[in-house]
Amino acid sequence: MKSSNIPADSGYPEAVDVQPSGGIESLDAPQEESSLSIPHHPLGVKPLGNKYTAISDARNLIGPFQVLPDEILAVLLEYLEPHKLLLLGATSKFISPQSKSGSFTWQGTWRSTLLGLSKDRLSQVSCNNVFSDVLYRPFLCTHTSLVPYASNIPQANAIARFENLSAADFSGNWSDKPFILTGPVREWPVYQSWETDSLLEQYGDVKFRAEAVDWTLDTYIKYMRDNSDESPLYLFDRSFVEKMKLQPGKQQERPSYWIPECFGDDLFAVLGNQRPDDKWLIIGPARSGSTYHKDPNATSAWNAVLRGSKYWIMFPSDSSSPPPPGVYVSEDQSEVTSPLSIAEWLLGFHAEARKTAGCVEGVCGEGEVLHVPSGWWHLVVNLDASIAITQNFVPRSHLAGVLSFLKEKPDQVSGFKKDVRDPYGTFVEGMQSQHPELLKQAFEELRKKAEGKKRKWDEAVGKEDGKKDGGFSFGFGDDSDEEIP
Ligand SMILES: O=C(O)CCC(=O)C(=O)O
Ligand SMILES: [Fe+2]
Repeated sequence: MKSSNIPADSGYPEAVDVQPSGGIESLDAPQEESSLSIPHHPLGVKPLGNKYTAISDARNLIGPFQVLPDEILAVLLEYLEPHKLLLLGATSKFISPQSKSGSFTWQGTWRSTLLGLSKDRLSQVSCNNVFSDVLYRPFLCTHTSLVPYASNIPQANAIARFENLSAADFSGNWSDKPFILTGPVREWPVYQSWETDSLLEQYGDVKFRAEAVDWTLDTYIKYMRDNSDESPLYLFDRSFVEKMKLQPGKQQERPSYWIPECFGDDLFAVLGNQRPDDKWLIIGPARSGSTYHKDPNATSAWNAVLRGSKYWIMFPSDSSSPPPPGVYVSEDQSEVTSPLSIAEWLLGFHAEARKTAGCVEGVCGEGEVLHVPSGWWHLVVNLDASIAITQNFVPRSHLAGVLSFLKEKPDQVSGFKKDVRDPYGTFVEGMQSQHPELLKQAFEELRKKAEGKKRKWDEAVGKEDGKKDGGFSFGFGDDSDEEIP
């Protein structure tokens, strides 16, 4: 952060300078050519750096709480009920509540919604002498343009694009790589008819899940069209097919939408109604999106954009390569820590990520569908208001990987209903009865892989014979492992 020379109370320049890969600049930082313009904070809040030359500092007004850094204060405030937050908010310029459920009308900001007042009736408390990165950073992130991050993609990083792909080509060459299909979605009835207004007419009073709340589509779309949140609430609903009375199916049956042919059979289908969650409707405004993750249960996925566009940045995963820059993972990969919003990650790590081996990027536009291979890290951000459908599946080429995940990482298995006590056993049973040949091949693949690992291990520790007596076990070096039938 650059240091500040001009007293903050002497007024501040027209806009804040922000570098696409930098942190928060002081308001009086010199203009640089490549910088992007950030408007004034509507209440006058400024970055912490400006405090050191300021004449007055509103933090002096919070009494004994001054000893706590803003980060800790923000965490403490999360424990307060909305009405208590409002009471406290009346005593300080540092507080802005963000929570709402039940029946209400979205008023453009969380504060006005909580107070039930339109934005223009809300008093504008001047915060010219408030200096806080915790309060300023979300504003900076909201007004940081996404364009520089989603453009000038180096050719070596560009995600491959095809109009269509055959099932054989997918299986043989592409099931381990991301790609974008530009053809199949354009024929879907849902692609042709899902204008936001027509959705509102049909489903306006239907409730959909948006993170921790269930909101009617009507309320969510009002929110989507008018909010300034750094990380906007994201509608991610796994029951949309039932709620919207859709009929996914085979292309010949003229359903609402169908799975692009190249992805072939989804082997989790053998689980029938015991299968884990697999379909989501995703709606969100620009800047909403998904922070880094891998898809559940080692499944692959496709993500079809019906309206808007999404920027994807992805990294392959094998045990020897580190997670993407700015992402921290526990040893068993069960916990992912990315203490950053999408915009913060873009500001701080995008430039480095773009140069990291394995990085691929692309924009999936309206009417296109992107393939997420099993195990790949991905971060996704909506470049404008978007509507998408995503579905997770198990292609033949990843059957062995999924079996291994279900067996080796039962604590990380997710999305199954509670009454499915043994997802691995249930899946093996289903495969055994419907696709015994494929199951046999997958076990054979796993056996070879485990033998290879064991041989390497034995070589490393100086043992002569890498082969273990008796049957094959998934893990290696652990004699207690259960044997595969
Ligand atoms: O559209 C998004 O935000 C990404 C969803 C996702 O992670 C996926 O489809 O795998
Ligand atoms: Fe995902």
